[in-house]
Amino acid sequence: MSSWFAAVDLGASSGRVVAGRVGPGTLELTEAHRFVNEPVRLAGTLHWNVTGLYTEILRGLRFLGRDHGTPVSIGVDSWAVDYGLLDAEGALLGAPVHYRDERTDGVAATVAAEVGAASLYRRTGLQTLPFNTVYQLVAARSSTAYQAASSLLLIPDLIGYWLTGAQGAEVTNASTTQLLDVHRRRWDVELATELRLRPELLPPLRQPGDRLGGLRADVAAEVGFDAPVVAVASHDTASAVIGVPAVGERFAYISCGTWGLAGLELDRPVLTEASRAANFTNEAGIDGSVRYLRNVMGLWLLQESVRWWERAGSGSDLPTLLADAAGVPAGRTVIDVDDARFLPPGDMPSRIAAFAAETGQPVPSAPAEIVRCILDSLALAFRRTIRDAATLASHDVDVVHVVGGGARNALLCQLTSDATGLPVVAGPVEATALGNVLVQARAAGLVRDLGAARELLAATQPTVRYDPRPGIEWDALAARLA
Ligand code: ADP
Ligand code: LRH
Repeated sequence: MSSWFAAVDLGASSGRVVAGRVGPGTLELTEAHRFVNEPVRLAGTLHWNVTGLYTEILRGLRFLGRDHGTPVSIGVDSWAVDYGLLDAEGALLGAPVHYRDERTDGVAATVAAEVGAASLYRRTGLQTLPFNTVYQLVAARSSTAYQAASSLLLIPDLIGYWLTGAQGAEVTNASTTQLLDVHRRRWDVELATELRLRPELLPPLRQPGDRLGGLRADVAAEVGFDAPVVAVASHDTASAVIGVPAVGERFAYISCGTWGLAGLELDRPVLTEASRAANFTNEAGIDGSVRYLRNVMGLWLLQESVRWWERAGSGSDLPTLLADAAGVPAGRTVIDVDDARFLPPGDMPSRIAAFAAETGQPVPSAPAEIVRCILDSLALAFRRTIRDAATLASHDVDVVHVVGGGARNALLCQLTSDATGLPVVAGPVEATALGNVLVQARAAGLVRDLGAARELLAATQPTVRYDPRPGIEWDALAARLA
C-alpha cells in the first residue's frame, strides 16, 4: 500500500508542484507542474510575483489531482525571510518585496548599533545577512502598508493562508526572521519591541506536522479535490536538509541551488564569538535540530551571468557553457563569491571582471572563462565553509552531500570534492520536495522519524559519488583572496 502527497516547493528560480508516493520501501516523485519564478521591479522596488506563483500552484494542484487522484495532504515550502502583510480583513497589502531589493542597504549596521551585534547573535543565533526579515521590517517600519497591517505571513504561510484561511508561522522558516529566540523557539517579543517593531503582527507559531485545515471551498472547486494542508519544514533549506540521504552523523551538506547553503546538522546551536565572527547561522530544523550553515552566494552567480548573456543575445545554453568551462584551465582567477557586490541582480560578468582586475588576477572575458571562475570560486568557498563549520562545531565530517539543482553540475561537484578533500555524494536534485513529502508522510504515520526518512531516501534515491583528485593548489587560491 502506498499513498500520494502533494508538495509545493517554491525556489528562488523556479517553483514546482510534485506528487510524492510513499510506502514501505517506496519513495517516488512525479512532477505535476514546474514554472519560472521571475521577480518584477515595480516603481523602483523589486518584488516577487506572488499572485502569479499562486495561480501556478493552483494549476499544478489541478494537474496533480487529475493524474494521481486526491492526495493525503498538501505541504508548502519556499525560500526564507520574505513576507506579505495582511490587513484586518486578510487582504494582501502590496506585493511582497524581494530580499535582493536595496531597501535594506545599511540597515544591519543600524540595528547592530541599536541592540548590539553580539547580543543579537546570542538571542537569535542568526548570521547577518543584509536581508534578514528583521532588517526588512526596520526598513519598512514607517511605510503606510506596515502601519496598516494586522499580520505578517512568511511566503509559505501566505500560500497556506490562501489555500485554507488559517494564519500562522511555521517555526523552521520563522527562525530565519531573526526574531525567534534561538533557545526557546518562541518569538522574541522583547527584541521586536526594542527595535520599535510591532510584535502583534507575528502570528502564532506552528510546528512541522501541524494541520492547517482543509482547502477553502473555492480553492477545492478550482483544483478539483479537497485535502488538508499540513505544515512541513516550510523553509526550503530545512526541507532540503531533511531530504539529504545521509547515513550516520559525520556528514556536511550543501543545498545547492540559487544559494549554496553549506554546513552541518547539529543537535544544539553554536553561539560562540568565533561562530559569530565567521557569520554562521543556527536555523531551526525539524525535531529540535539545528541547521548550522553559512549562505554561500551559490549558482545565482551563474544564473545571473547566463541571464545577462541571454539579454545581450550572446552566450550558450547551460550544458554547453559547463562543457566549455571544463576545458578552461583550473584556478586562473578566483573571486570572493560572498562579496556584497554580487548580491543584487544585474551585470554579473562585469562585476566578476572588476573583482579580478582589482585583485591583480587574469580578467576572465569569454563566457566559458567566467563560468570556470564562478565554479572554481564556489568550490573554494564550500571548502572554507565546511572546514570552518567542522572546526567551530567540533564535528567530524567524512562526506559532503550535495543536493538541489547543483547536484546536476558534475564539474562543480567534482571541484567541491577536490577542494574539500572529501567524497561528494550528489543527489537528489529534488531533495526539498522529498523533505516536504517525508514530513507529510510522517504526519500521516507512514514514516517513523527522521532516521527512518533518511534510510528510505538512501535506499530509493539514486546518487553520484565524486572522489577528490589532486592537482589544484587550493591553499594558494585561498591565499589570493586573503
Ligand atoms: P532554487 O530552488 O534555488 O530555485 P534549484 O535547486 O532548482 O534552485 O537549482 C537551480 C540551479 O540548478 C540552476 O541555477 C542551475 O545552475 C542548476 N541546474 C539545473 N539544471 C541543471 C543541469 N542540467 N546541469 C547543470 N546545472 C543545472
Ligand atoms: C534558499 C533560501 C536560503 C535563504 C534565502 C533567502 O532558497 O531559503 O536558505 O537564506 O533563500
